[in-house]
Amino acid sequence: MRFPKTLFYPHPMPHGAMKIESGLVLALDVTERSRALEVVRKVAPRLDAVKVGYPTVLACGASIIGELAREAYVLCDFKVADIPNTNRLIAAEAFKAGAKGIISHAFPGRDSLAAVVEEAGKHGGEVFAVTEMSHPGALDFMAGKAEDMARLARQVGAHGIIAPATRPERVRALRAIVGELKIISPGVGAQGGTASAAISAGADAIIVGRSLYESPDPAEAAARLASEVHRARKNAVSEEGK
Ligand code: 3DU
Repeated sequence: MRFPKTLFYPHPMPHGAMKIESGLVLALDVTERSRALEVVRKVAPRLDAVKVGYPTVLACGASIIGELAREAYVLCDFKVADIPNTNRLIAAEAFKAGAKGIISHAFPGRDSLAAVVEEAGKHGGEVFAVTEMSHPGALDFMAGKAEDMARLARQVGAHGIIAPATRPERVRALRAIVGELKIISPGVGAQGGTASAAISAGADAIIVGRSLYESPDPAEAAARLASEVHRARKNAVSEEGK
């Protein structure tokens, strides 16, 4: 068996947990409010979540989180990386604004990540811990500790991890550590990774930014990616049955 059969339906899940269906998460790094909302409305039917981070929130204000929450599950990519108290404050504001999930770094250590998980629990929200990032610089420091960070994510009760679609073999290695936790993988398209490689390696969903929001037809691009995810899942299941 290449990865757990329950892969697409991890548990236990908080009430408002991200449902893994299309396997597509939009990274909405658009700084103009009307365009950000326009892109989301075009692709929302194909999305499991919209990921929003500093570019959009700093440009549009935190109220954009609530506006996006009307369209989809909002995952706040604040890559939280501070002392436990500050982490708690950041997470509380994200969830109060309408986020259902938050991305936190794992590298600041057990107490810092646990603080985010604890705060998320008060809001019925989810925490995704960054293990190894998708860019080349992740090989400088992060990659050597990614397994430890994945283990930490599990131990403190995080709901998922972020692992690099640009290095599918690392997704596979991290899947072996995190079991049924969700794995969502950035780096598809503009950074060179593919949806099929990430999903075949054990990712539940892919995170895609520029290839979607810079596309002349974001809805068509989302449909294409969702089909690729679907095919990769079917192939993985038939391989498993062999
Ligand atoms: O490269 P794209 O335009 O598809 O965007 C990828 C998004 O995922 C972007 O928001 C970036 O900040 C985020 N991300 C990574 O690219 C890599 C990580 O390891 C974690 C998050």
